[in-house]
Amino acid sequence: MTPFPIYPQRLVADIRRVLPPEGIVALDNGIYKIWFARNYKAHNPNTVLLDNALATMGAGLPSAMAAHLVHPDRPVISVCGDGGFMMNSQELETAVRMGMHITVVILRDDGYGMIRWKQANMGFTDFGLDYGNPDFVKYAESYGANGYRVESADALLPLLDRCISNPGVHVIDCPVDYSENDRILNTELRERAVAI
Ligand SMILES: Cc1ncc(C[n+]2csc(CCOP(=O)(O)OP(=O)(O)O)c2C)c(N)n1
Repeated sequence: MTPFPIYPQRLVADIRRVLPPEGIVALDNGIYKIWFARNYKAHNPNTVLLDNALATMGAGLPSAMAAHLVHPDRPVISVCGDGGFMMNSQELETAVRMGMHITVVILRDDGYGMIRWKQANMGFTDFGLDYGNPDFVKYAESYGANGYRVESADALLPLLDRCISNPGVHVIDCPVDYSENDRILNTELRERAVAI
């Protein structure tokens, strides 16, 4: 049985598997960005939109829309955290109105995962990072988009395939398991760096 909620490593692998070499992944800003930076192999230039400078949350959905406008013939998948998605989710209205074809994966951990990871790394207590979310399926549908909820890790890949193959605005609510972020990306990375 594949673990569920999905591990970020599995998500990165599934998105790589489902996208053709010219497909575009547009990332918002959250801890999954680190997993993509480490594990996602780009086959062509400008196929991974990753803002690592100002790292502005809320950019994932609009950058996917822009990528679609520039390359309407290519599949575009945006990956957002629930926090970042909710900062600009109203742009779903624009995407639907303009008849775009994009797929948005919302990694739902009901919290600010990246800040949790950073606070753990700095030895701070886990404080003030949890929040609730709307029902993302109903939320997407209220804009006239298609909403889906992933119920098992193995269901994600075929769903992504269906979404990138069928024109429309597709929003996927995908529960994510971030329990390994601290061990792998804080402790083990540090140990490795010292060993090298
Ligand atoms: C506009 C903005 N506000 C705050 C931050 C600082 N910040 C970086 S990541 C992050 C949390 C991201 O949470 P979420 O979008 O749910 O993604 P997760 O890390 O949980 O996958 C915050 C608050 C930022 N980069 N941009």
